[in-house]
Amino acid sequence: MTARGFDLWGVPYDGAANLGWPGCRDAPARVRQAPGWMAMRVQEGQVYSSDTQSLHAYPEDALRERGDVEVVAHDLMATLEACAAAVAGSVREDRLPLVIGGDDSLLYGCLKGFHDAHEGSIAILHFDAHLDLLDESRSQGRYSQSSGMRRALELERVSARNSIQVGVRNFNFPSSRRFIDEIGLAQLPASQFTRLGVEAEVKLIRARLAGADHVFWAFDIDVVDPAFAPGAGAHEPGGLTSRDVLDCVRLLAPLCEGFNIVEVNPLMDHHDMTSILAANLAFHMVVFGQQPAHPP
Ligand SMILES: [Mn+2]
Repeated sequence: MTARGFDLWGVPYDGAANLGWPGCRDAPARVRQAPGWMAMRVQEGQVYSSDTQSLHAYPEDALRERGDVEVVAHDLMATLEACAAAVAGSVREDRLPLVIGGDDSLLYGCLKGFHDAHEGSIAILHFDAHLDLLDESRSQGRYSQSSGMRRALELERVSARNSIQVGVRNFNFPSSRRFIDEIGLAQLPASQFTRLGVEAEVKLIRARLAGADHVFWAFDIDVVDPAFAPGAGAHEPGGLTSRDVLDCVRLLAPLCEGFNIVEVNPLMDHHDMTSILAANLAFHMVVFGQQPAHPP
């Protein structure tokens, strides 16, 4: 079976980060510097995983560097379109898009491209402290970092009933709760995650995603507790640990055909610890995502 290959895209854009701290435009450059630590362990097309205690293939084209998409600093819609075009381009070349944002408005841009380039139904695996289900507001408009999931769920073949939001916590809008009930979206709150543990959570997530033809994993770094990922756009205490999310990527990567990591904010970071975590998540996705869960 041919291994799946990933395309790394950067989207250095934080024009829609009007809540929380801007600065995630610097993430693609910073996150790209970090994987050297992992990539130097590749020998003769293999890397050793200390977690699984086994060798894993890492062929030369496992991760193709595609550079940054053409963001337009003053134009959110043009930036979302550029992001969508990059993602769609990779899918059409039979590559898996791996997008480093950028703020979380890119959730919609990524899903738009993924949706347009795939046939069949699409599930969103959404790791985030927040719901991102705001319809629109005067201060944020319709396509902000708070509305990405809402807009993505409006795409024709995105299936709310196969999608799930993981690690959500603390407080959000009553109108978002009503919308969740209306469309039948599911959540695994961070509080439950800690209680159930990774293995049980992954089982629930798999069951939810099972009915969809394709899965896109949208990952806001703020799903991780600020203690482990201080370089984020906003801090929501009580989140997942870095161990939790690394295990999730290792176990769920084979199910996913697209991945983004958004809201990594080098300006708020300490000693690059959040950029290094993001690079590790991306590297885990490439190593453990090479063989699909359901071969065609
Ligand atoms: Mn968030």
